[in-house]
Amino acid sequence: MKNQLFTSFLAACTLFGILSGNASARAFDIKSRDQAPDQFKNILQDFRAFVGEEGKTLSPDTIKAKQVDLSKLQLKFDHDVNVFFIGETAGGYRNRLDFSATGSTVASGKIFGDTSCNTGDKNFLNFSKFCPNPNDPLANKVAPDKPLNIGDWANIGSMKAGTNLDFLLRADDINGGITGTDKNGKTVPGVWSLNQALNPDGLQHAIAYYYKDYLVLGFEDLWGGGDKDYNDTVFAIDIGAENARYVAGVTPVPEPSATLALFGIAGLGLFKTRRRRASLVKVDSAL
Ligand SMILES: [Ca+2]
Ligand SMILES: [Ca+2]
Repeated sequence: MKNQLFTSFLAACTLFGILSGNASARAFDIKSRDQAPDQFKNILQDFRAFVGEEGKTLSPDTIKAKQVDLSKLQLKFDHDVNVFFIGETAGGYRNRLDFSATGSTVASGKIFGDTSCNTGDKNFLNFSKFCPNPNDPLANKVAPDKPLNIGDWANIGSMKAGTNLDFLLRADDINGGITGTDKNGKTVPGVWSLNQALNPDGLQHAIAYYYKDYLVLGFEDLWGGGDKDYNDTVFAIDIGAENARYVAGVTPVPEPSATLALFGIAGLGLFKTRRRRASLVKVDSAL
């Protein structure tokens, strides 16, 4: 009898989860940068370049060149996906970051409820470059709804090859969110997808970079594109080196000596081609 009751209870919970459309409502554990893999810790300082200075307006060409090709943000290999908070420049809004996985693995949920930099992290080296406009926690808010330290991260689960990933920025969600008028004249919330076609203002709100086998994503949070600095919320995702290289169109560059030994003169041509391809996604000089 006890077992039956328990089974019914579980079934009811599952049904409720399905009906509410919120099957992954559980909060993810937010871990500190000290708990991050060494590979991330070793390059954490480098990521400040992707936050940039507030008020820096990117040219339309730059925005277009760095645009996420959503059709390629699909895993080619299984991977346990991690999302790392890098920084933010938002002066007014306190944004929320969600993810959505479709295809082979179906999952969704809130990752960070308040993507503000934590004022209390100010002793971190180069803090102001990552976080020019930090914030104190809002009253009575606990993780994942309180400001983050640089490098705070969450594991959002194991994803199968063939999974399509999207990240959604809910502008100023913790303060009630923002609204605007969509193309049908309807008042709707300001929720920004990597996919421009899904955005209610019809504009691009995210740009992506490839850096040392991470993808770095930056969001513009204002309705209508605002100042188009695309650094209001910046985070890095670890989808695995092979997946990141695939999405960025990067192939591993072989050592010159090994190439020569194996392929002779023909290998030189291959090496040059690969170098040229890699340079197309080199981003640090463009920042
Ligand atoms: Ca802020
Ligand atoms: Ca902005």
